[in-house]
Amino acid sequence: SLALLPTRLFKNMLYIVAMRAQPAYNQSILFPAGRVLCQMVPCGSEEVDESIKSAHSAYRKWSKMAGMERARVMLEAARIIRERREKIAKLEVINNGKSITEALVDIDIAWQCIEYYAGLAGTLAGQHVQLPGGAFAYTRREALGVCVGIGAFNYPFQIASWKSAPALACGNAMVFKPSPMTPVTAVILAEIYKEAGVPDGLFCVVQGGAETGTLLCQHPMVAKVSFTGSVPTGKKVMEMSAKGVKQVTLELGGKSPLLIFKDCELENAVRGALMANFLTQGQVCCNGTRVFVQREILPKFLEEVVKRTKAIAVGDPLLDGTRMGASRGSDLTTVSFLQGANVLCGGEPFVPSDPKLKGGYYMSPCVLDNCKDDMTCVKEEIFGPVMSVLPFDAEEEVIQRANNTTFGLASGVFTRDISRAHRVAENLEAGTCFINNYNISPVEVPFGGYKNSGFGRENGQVTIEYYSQLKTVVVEMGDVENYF
Ligand SMILES: *[C@@H]1O[C@H](CO)[C@@H](O)[C@H](O)[C@H]1NC(C)=O
Ligand SMILES: *[C@@H]1O[C@H](CO)[C@@H](O)[C@H](O)[C@H]1NC(C)=O
Ligand SMILES: CC(=O)N[C@H]1CO[C@H](CO)[C@@H](O)[C@@H]1O
Repeated sequence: SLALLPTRLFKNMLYIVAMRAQPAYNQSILFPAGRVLCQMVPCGSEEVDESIKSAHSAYRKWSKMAGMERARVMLEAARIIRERREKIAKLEVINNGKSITEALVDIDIAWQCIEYYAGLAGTLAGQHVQLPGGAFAYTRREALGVCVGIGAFNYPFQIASWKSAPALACGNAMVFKPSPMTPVTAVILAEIYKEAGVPDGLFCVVQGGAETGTLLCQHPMVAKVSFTGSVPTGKKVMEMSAKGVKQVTLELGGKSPLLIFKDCELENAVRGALMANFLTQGQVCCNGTRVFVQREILPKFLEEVVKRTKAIAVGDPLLDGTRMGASRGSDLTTVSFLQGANVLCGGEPFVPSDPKLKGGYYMSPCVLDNCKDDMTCVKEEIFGPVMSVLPFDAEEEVIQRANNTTFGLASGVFTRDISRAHRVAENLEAGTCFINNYNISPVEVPFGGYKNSGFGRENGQVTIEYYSQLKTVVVEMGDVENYF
C-alpha cells in the first residue's frame, strides 16, 4: 500500500524553485520501508536569493491588501486542505513515517490554524492616542516583510502551516525550508496556497540542509526567522540572525516532566503518560518523557503502563489499526543510555511481518524503570519512544526535580486536588502546563518554551505580535514651538 510518487514530487519541487544541478545529492528516505523516496538537490545561494526576491515582490502586493481580502484567500486554502485531508495525510505518512491516524490529526490542525489566523487577519489594527493641544498619534500594525520558516521532521505539514498562517495573515511573505529528511508535504502546502490565490512567490519552499538554512538566515532581505528544531541548531540560527538584527522565534527541544500524584484518576494518568511519550514515535518536542509517579501508586501505574505499551500496534503506518509507525532510523541501542535503568519492555528494533517493510525503521516502544535524575536517559533527549519513570514522595521535592533541567517546553500534572493542580502549574518552569491531560495543542492557545526550549510563541492571538511591527504616526494640529 506504499504508493511512491517520486516523479511527481520531484517535478513539484522543481516547480516551486528552479534548482541548479549540484553534485551534492540529499536523499530523502522512505522511513516505513527504508527505501530512497526521492533525491534532492539542496538549494544554493542563487536559488535562495531568487526565492527571497520573489517572496519580497509578492509581499509588496499582499501587504497592501485589506486584511479581509487576505482572509478570504486563506480561508480558501484551509478549505482545500480540508477537502484533500486524506490525500495529504497519506503523503505525510510516506514523508515522515507516523501512523495515518496521527497524520490525519496533523492535517486537521493545519487547516484549523490557517482558518484561525484568517479570522484574525481582518482584526489587525492600531491605536489612537490623544495628545495635548489637539495633537494626536496613531499606530499602524504593519507586516515585517519576508519571514523565513525552518521546519523539523516530526510535524512537516503542521509546522509549515503553524509558521505560514500567522505570517501571511499579517501581510508577510514566507520562504520555508522543510527538514531535508521530510521534504515532501511543504511543497503541497505551497501548491495549495497558490491555488487559493496568494500572489506568486508569497510562500516559497526551498530544499536543503544546514547550508541552505545558513543562506536563509544570513540573507539581508529577510526580516525574521522562525525555527523549530534542536537547541544547538537554534543557538546557531539566533547567532546568525543577530548579525542582521533579525527577529527570531525559536521552538526548541524539551525533556518535559509529567507529575502523577497518588490522588489522580489512574486510568487517565496512564493514558496521559502514553500520549506524552508515544505520539509520533516519541519524536515530539513537548512530550513528557520524565514521568514522576508518587511512590504509593508506582507499582500499579507501571503494571498498567507496561501492559498498554506492549499492546501498542507498531507497523505499516498506512493501516488504520496502526498506532505507531516508523521513526527516523532510531533503532535506539539505548543500552549506552541506560546506566542501571531497568527496561520493562521494548526498546528493540522491530521487524514488521510484511516483507515490504523489512527495511523500515521501527522500534518497539520502551518503558524504563529504576531511573535516577542524573541518568543520561532522563536528562537528554532520546527522540524515540522511550518513557523514563521516576518515583517521588512529596510535592515540593518533585517540583524542584522537575524544574532541574535546562529545558522548559511543557509539563503536566495529574491530580484530583484542584488547588494542588494550579499551584503545581504556577511553580513548574515551562511554557505549557497540562492539567489532567497531555499533548493537546489547540490552535487558539499559545505554544512555546521557557529557558533553553526557546522563546516567542506559535498559535493563539499573541503570535500576531511576533509577525508584525508597530509604526507610530504623530500628528501636530497647531504650530511648531518657536524654540530657537
Ligand atoms: C520526545 O521523547 C523523546 C524520547 O524520550 C525525548 O528524547 C525527546 O526529548 C522528546 N522529543 C523532543 C523533541 O523533545
Ligand atoms: C539538580 O541536578 C543536579 C545535577 O544533575 C544535582 O546535583 C542537584 O542536586 C539537582 N537539584 C535538585 C534540586 O534536584
Ligand atoms: C517555584 C519553584 O519551586 N521553582 C524551582 C524549580 O526548580 C529549580 C531547580 O531545581 C529551583 O531553582 C526553583 O526554585
